[in-house]
Amino acid sequence: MPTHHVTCPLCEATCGLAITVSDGEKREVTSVRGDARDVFSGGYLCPKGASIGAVHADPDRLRTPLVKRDGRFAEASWEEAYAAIAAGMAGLRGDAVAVYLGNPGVHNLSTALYGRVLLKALGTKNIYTASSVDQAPKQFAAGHMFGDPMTVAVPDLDRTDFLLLLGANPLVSNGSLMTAPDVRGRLRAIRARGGRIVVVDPMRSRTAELADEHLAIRPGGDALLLFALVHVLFADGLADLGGLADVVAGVDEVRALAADFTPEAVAPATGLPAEAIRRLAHELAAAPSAAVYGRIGTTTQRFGSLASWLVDVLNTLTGNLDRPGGAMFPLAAAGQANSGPGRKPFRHGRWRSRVRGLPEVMGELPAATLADEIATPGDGQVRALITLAGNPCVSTPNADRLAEALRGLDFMVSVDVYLNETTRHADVILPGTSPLERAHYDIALYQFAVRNVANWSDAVLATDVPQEWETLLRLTAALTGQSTADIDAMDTFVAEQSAARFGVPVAENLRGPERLLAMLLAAGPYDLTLDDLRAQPHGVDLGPLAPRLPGALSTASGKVELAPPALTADVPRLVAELAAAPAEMVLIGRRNLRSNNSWMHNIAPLVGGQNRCTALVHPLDAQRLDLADGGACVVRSRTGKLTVPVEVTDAVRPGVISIPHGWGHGLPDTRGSVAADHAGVNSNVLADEQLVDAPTGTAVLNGIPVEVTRA
Ligand SMILES: Nc1nc2c(c(=O)[nH]1)N[C@H]1C(S)=C(S)[C@@H](COP(=O)(O)OP(=O)(O)OC[C@H]3O[C@@H](n4cnc5c(=O)[nH]c(N)nc54)[C@H](O)[C@@H]3O)O[C@H]1N2
Ligand SMILES: Nc1nc2c(c(=O)[nH]1)N[C@H]1C(S)=C(S)[C@@H](COP(=O)(O)OP(=O)(O)OC[C@H]3O[C@@H](n4cnc5c(=O)[nH]c(N)nc54)[C@H](O)[C@@H]3O)O[C@H]1N2
Ligand code: SF4
Ligand SMILES: [Mo]
Repeated sequence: MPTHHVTCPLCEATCGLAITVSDGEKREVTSVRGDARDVFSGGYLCPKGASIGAVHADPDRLRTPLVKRDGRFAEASWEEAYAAIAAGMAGLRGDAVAVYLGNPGVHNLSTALYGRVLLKALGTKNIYTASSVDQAPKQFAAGHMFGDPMTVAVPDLDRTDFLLLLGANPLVSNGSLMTAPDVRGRLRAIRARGGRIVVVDPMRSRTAELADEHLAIRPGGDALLLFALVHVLFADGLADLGGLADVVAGVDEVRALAADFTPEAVAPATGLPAEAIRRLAHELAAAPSAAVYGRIGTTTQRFGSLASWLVDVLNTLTGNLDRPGGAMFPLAAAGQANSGPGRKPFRHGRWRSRVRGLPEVMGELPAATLADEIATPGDGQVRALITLAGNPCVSTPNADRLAEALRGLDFMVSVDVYLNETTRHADVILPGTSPLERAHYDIALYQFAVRNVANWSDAVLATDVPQEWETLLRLTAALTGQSTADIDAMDTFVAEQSAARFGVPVAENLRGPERLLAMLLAAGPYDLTLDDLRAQPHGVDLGPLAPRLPGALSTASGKVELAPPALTADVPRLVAELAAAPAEMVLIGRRNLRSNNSWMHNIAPLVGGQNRCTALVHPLDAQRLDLADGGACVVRSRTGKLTVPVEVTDAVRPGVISIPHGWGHGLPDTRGSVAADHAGVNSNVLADEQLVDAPTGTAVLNGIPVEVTRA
């Protein structure tokens, strides 16, 4: 039986998998193991990776286009599907067409490289992605500080002596904006070499359990805490830019802004003792090297941009930006956005959303306002939607309102592998391949890797389902009124345009994403070819991260902007927070090792055992609210109401209720028999689309005021 060595595309960790497939007519996956020789993951894999064969084999996974006729889906040929799209979309052009791009599209070479072709042809301002329910504030802050939203500093996990994690649970999520397979091993190694780990999280997460110290912050308090740390650095004479003094602008502005945020002033709102904050600042400053890292708990909250900014302010003021063991800038082999000449400084707000006036960030509008744009009549109203690898009816705030809005569309197309909570609203669904039926290279995630690596995977299994890049080109043709699509001619056009953009010749004898990747490698910094990558099925190790400043910067000043106006303008909102009375009960989310946002709950080995879609509440709250462990509670917010099973645990801090997102399956007209048996509830029914991070419009998914009562 042949063994295939491929990179797992299911999350950001890029683990190497060793997959065996049976010989003969019906080729089936017979085993999935971690690839012990993978240069990055060294044999690590998680339960999701181990289930990749089950994802492929899932009988509910779509393999044929579905076209809705008289309100019911029927299987259709690809020709019929494109004809239905061309007919249904006729006359719908420009801003009337919205697109929502979901998270798996980032882990898929076809959609990552050809999605932009579709967007360009559509020419709509109504582009929405999962970024605005995720990391947009981090990229916004990085864009304004370093000049490009892809210039994100990642913790140098393998060399740091001190790791401060806020709002991240990488032991469960396997890391994000920090591509690092086997996070547990890497964190243990920090402690084994005498280093220290501190976790800031309203919940005692698995990562917090492994850490030396856990600070159970009030949700939304991170920017206050970080500002207080900055305050102490200045007040106690600890700020030290190290070798970066000539490259950093704005230090005095930051010092002035931090003046009011004393540890004592932020203590009530953060729920953390002033003494602990002061000590943490001193530890950070004293560590031989240290990295501060914030993730989803710091981005999808009321002060997401400020918290993201202050994380790197701290890295800079402790001399840890761009130095080994600190927060560093990876240099990917292909598509590295922040290398090469001719880069323009980041800008945002180049246009605004029609209904709420929310700013454009990275060419997108916030998903929190998609329903407004569909439901509000007037010039520029959205009348059609294309979803590509996205499930916004589960992933975005005020989920019920969005579902209602989708019912009012003139036409909807989904490119997806399941008939689920979102795609059930489509008129046509075009299936993608399974993850084993396509070649893979993690073009996006290597830009955030804690070590520079490159790894190409050929498809493990053949398929009749067209590759998604071809589907996207044919869809583009159908949407722009071309009756026939010459895929190869379109693809060559894409390659020629890309060649001009990357400054390399068109790669010969290749097509599709493979050709574009070959060109990106040729344009990249390591002089690698696809053949080089193919010759090393366990990956090419390009070494530990190396200092990249000032070369990686593309700010107008050529410096690190420590106090960019786009961020400092939001500080008054944070000052007001010092005097605000905290809500009695707030909702936060959580992840589970065997879950992947909304779309892997139909895989039996991943959903067995006890119900995971439960509400965690602290014993004091349970007593006060008369909630019983194993009983049910009713959770209400401005936007909705849910009944959820209760788990009483002191792992969450008092005043906080934790419900995971991604559930709420088993709806009418969906296809997912296993998921329907483990339905859970959709926590984003409670997320209020009016609550956003002001600078970016990113949804507040952590720290939502709720009322909790016994069911
Ligand atoms: N309350 C709350 N909400 C959250 C979060 C939270 O922490 N709390 N997290 C947010 C985050 S970080 C994210 S990234 C978003 C995710 O939000 P989304 O990206 O909207 O949702 P996913 O659950 O990732 O679903 C992706 C869709 O892609 C489909 N799919 C999977 N693989 C493929 C493929 O290869 N091709 C195609 N065409 N389709 C595919 C799946 O069937 C599914 O319909 O959710 C966000 N929502
Ligand atoms: N198993 C699994 N892995 C995943 C995913 C998945 O769904 N399942 N999703 C993937 C995706 S798309 C992403 S973006 C990443 C996300 O990766 P992470 O950012 O590591 O996500 P979480 O595991 O949700 O951890 C977020 C933590 O923030 C805490 N938190 C909530 N509110 C606050 C707050 O206000 N302040 C602070 N300091 N903490 C807060 C929560 O209690 C939680 O422990 O995970 C990826 N990996
Ligand atoms: S950690 Fe992520 S990349 Fe690694 S096996 Fe699990 S899902 Fe795949
Ligand atoms: Mo995400």
